[in-house]
This record gives sequence, structure tokens and C-alpha cells, in this order.
Amino acid sequence: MGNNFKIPAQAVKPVGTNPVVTAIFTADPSAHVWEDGRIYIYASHDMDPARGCDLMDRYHVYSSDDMVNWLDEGEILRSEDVSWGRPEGGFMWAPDCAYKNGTYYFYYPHPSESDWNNSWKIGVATSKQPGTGFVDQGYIPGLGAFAMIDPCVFVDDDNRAYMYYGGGGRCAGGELNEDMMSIKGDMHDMNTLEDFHEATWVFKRNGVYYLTYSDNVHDNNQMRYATSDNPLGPWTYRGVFLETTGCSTSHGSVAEFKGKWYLFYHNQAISDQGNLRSMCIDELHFNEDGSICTVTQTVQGLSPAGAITESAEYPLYQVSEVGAGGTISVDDAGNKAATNLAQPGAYCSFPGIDGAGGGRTALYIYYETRETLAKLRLFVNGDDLSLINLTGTKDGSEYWGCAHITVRLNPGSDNTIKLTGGQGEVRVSGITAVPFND
Ligand code: FUB
Repeated sequence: MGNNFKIPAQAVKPVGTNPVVTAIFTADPSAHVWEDGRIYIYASHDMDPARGCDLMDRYHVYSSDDMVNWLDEGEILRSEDVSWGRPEGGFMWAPDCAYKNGTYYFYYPHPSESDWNNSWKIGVATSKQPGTGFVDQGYIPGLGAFAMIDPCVFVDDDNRAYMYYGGGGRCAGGELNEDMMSIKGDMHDMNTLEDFHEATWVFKRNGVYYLTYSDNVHDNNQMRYATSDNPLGPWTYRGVFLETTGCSTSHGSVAEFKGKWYLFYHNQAISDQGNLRSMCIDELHFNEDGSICTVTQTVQGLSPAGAITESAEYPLYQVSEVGAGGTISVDDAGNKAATNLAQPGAYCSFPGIDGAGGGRTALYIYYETRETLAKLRLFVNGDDLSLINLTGTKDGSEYWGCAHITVRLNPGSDNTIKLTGGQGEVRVSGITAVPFND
């Protein structure tokens, strides 16, 4: 993230709500606090419209310094970038990220062949920055021939790193070599976990190692956990700590930030579809004996951790053109808004968007809708970036909303954002664009 990044004043959230990211569907959140003091979430991306979990692709990273305002750091890797990946793409499932000696290692499960279920590998991409610049480095060699999904990497206080993965009832763990891209010795079965399904996550608190995972409750996976005094077990089963979220899958991570512990998980609150999921965050509490209290799943979300993220005023780009049934309305103060965008093909466009030196730019799209969930398709300089969610915006008697996504723009002002009709009636009142300058 650029050092001087400030979010637009009208986009600042004073309190959190769940789900925390609404513009696109995100799942399987892996959260880490890195050297810059910010907290980052590496999530998978349920592409819309979904086809099972086949089309998951284009990982985005999110960061925050207040737990309430989340900056989309942008897309970091897509299946097309994976030289060894399955030719048809998709299947970019639950990832994780680790940091060691100045490098960020992004781990992701992806099949290498069309026969996806028999060719899972764990890929690694690296960068010197936590939210951008990742380059694929190949996959971890020599891992066992079972469900190689849901990698998790835990770096202990002594800087030794451990990798865990698994699904379909089997979980394996082992130590990583210094290169963070190969396994030291053998992987070991983590075989004292009760009803293990998938979604391994390991963290340490007060000298105790915790391994969390999802269970096999049919169509309603819960999260359970076990503890150990060793990062590779043996593990003592401790119970369920996240009951069903209403989604068939469950997948989460645990992190401490500014003195509080949090659970990052997903549900299907926005879509009501198990393959269009959304990340949520709630506080995690421990009993005196170190056991985890059952998490209360909230819609209200969190109070800010520390001061609210800094904001600044940025120019509002107003709609300049509409077509195929879209209309422009003008209020008494001369503010323009695009309306009648419900029809597929109807569009509004915003030319002349300043991308500064080019590269990552945070877009904030301001809108109103009385729909529970409206959608518009986003085009950036003609590239189809798929559907953007515009969730219902009733706040008291006012209707307002802000959808945030980070995209890549060309240098200078020759950039055009176009939104076409997708689902539901929506009124778009403008866009702000904040270049990262990195
Ligand atoms: O997101 C795809 C798969 O669904 C993950 O790998 C599992 O943990 C489950 O969340």
C-alpha cells in the first residue's frame, strides 16, 4: 500500500458490519498482522456467477489498521498466471500467506491437470510486499497423494515454519525448509483431530498451539479445534467453537490485533448461495484455561481497533454518459446520477479517471438501491472485471451505499470506468478513485 494512502471521506465506516467485504464474494479468509503493523486478509474469490467451486479465481488481498475499514489491495494472482496449472483455469481455492526474512510467500491450492480432483498441488508465489507484486514460483514438490487443499503456514517464535494442508478427512503437517518452498523431512498425519474435514489453521497463544478446522456436519460445517504443546502435535481435541454459519462450508483463521483476538470466517449472508460466500469477522474470546468460547456471529461487526483509518477529500467523478436505457438524473444542486440501469446492457460511464503514474487504484462507487442485492458489471478501459455487488443500502430513512474494489489503471487521465446493468435497479451517484502511487 502506498504510504500516503487515505480513504475518501465519504467511504469511511465508523463501525464494522458483517460481511466485511461486499463488492465481490470472498471466502476462506487467512489473516495475518505484518511488519507494517496492518492486518491483511488473504481470501479466495468466488467468481460470480458461480459454477460449483470450479470458477474460483483472481485472489484479492485486503488490509486494515482499524478492523472496520478494509482496503482492497487488488488482485494478486489468477489461474492464467500459473504456468504449471490446469489448462482450463479456475480452482484457485483457500490460500494462506507467510512472511520470512523480507519475503512474503503466498500459498494456494490449484490442480495441475484437467482431472482436477486427482492433481492438486500447493503453489507458491512470492513478493517483497504483502499486498502486491506476487510472482509464481512453482509448487511444493513431493507432497502426498491426497486432498492437497487448504494450505496453512505457521511461523513460530523461533522463525521455524510449518505447513499444514488436507481435506476429505485427512490433515498433514510438516516443517518447511529455509527456502519456504520445500518440506524438511516427512509430512506427518495430524490424526488425533475429531471429525476433521478441511480448513486447517494453526496459531499460538500463551505458549499453546491451536489447530482449528472445519468438521463434517452435512451442509452445515462447524469449526472445531485442538491444542498441543508442539506445532506438529499430538493434538488434544477441545470442541466446537464456531457453530454453523448457514453455509455448507466453513473455513476460518484466528489473529490477534491491537490486543484483541478475532475469528475470520465466511457465510453466505449476501447471496444465500453456498458458492458465493462473504468474509466476516467477530471477536474471539478465551476462558481462563485457554479454551475458546463459542463465537457469537454478529451482523453489527466490530468497533474500531484504535483510531479510525485516516481519510481525505477526493474529487467525485460524475456520470458523463449513459446508454441502452440508462438515464441521467440531476438534482437541485446540479449533482448527476445514473439511473435505470436494471436492464442488461444499460450502462453508465465515467471517462477521464486519473490513474496518476498507473497501476493500482482504489475505486469507490457510490450508489443507492432498494434491492436486497443489486449487481453491475464493471469494465475498466474495456476489460470485463465481472459483477460488482451493490448490497441493500437502507440506513434509517436514507438509502446510500459504497462498493469498493481496487483495479489497475493506465498512467494519466485516459481511463474509463463503465458499469453495465446486471441485476436490480440502482442509482449511481459517482465514483472516487485513489491511486496507490506504488
Ligand atoms: O473454497 C473452496 C473450498 O471450500 C476450500 O478449500 C474449503 O476449505 C471450503 O471452504
